[in-house]
Amino acid sequence: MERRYIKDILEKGKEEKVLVKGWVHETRELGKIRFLILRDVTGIIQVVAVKDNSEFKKMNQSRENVISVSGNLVKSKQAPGGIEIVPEKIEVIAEAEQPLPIDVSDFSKTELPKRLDYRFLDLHRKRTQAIFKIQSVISTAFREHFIKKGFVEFQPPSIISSASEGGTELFPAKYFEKNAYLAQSPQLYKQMIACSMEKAMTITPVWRAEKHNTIRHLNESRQMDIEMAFANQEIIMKELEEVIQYIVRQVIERCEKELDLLNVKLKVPKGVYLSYEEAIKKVKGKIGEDFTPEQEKKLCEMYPDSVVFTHSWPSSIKPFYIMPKNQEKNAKYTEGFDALYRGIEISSGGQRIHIPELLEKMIKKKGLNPKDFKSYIDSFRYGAPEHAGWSIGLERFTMVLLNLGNIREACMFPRDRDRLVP
Ligand code: AMO
Repeated sequence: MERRYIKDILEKGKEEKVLVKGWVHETRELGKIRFLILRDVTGIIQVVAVKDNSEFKKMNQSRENVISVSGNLVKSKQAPGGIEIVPEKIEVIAEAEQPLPIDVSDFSKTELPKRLDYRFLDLHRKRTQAIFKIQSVISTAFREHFIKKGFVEFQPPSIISSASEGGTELFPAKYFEKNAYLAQSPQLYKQMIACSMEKAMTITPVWRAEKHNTIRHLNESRQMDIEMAFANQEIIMKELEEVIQYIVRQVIERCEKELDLLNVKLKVPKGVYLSYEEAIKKVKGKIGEDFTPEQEKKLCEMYPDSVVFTHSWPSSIKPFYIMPKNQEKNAKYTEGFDALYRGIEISSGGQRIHIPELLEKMIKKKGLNPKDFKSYIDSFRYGAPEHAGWSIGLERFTMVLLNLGNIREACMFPRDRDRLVP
């Protein structure tokens, strides 16, 4: 007999013979009846045996054992899903050593660090699975949206020769006789692609050697980036607003069960646009400084159910590649922006400098050496139009969307200051 998925059995609701495989979710004994809840990736189903059933003894399974059950489906008002299996044969496929090192129940009492030590087992939990099913819909929706719009998906290198996001925060990598680093972002590469193929997108890992441990930073994260030729700050912010709306709509449509389980209610957000100066004044911050996490939260509270764009940031706190206003080296403000959603920064981007001479000047102004960026600067010498783009942190976005208290909850195998395993 062919193995069937639980969801499919529940949907059909037909009394027939079936074979199911999965994990033991729960067992109970009520006098002469034994109940076993079996879980596969699609759902749970009840197995019931009375004392004279040949498999009665085998109903006494440890939690998370992997078993196969073949038997007859019987309609039952008390069973979750309205139908249950009376077993004819139960076989153990893999035993789970007991005691389990972490609590795998829905509302696990195990603390996050310990759960992450045993992430492979934490992934047995429906709650953890719900987070990553939703994350999979987020990245798929991102890709779908831009592929439909004619963007080309590219794969940037992960080993690079110089910094793209400022001189610090790099992981060195030995590359034969040369010094190299793990990529901090696909920034310089996506620009080269936009200047040839016009519309580029990628979902790619990046590495940042930030030493601090926070609830919103990882040392390895995934970025969802786009870059477009003949675009400026305004065009690219609109693209961001539209893709976030598309992603949220897809999550609402495709992940109803998972959102319920996580107790998350979502509304498709609208875009709100403020200049950096307006925004920093609203939260009583200091011009020339980044928003603190509290100020980001405060600003979002002023505009519920919105993506809050703060545009035209000061040059002093944006990367060297962001275009200054009026293409003027000494301009105080730039064509760079950040986007906040549900209290936290989820994206930043802007228009880039496509003029080699200006780029050299801005690199020097940031205290960096143009020689380290020669091939990047040279790439704009042979027909490079104005262009713009942005990046959304995939784990950051997932964390924000699902109200998770720590970004590590939104990363399957997090890499942070202390964690390199599993
Ligand atoms: P930025 O450095 O702002 O911009 O990163 C873009 C987005 O990536 C996420 N992010 C992180 N997530 C987890 N841990 C980290 N350490 C971390 N750092 C960043 C955030 C952030 O908004 N090249 C530019 C983008 C561009 O201009 O196109 C860049 O990397 O969600």
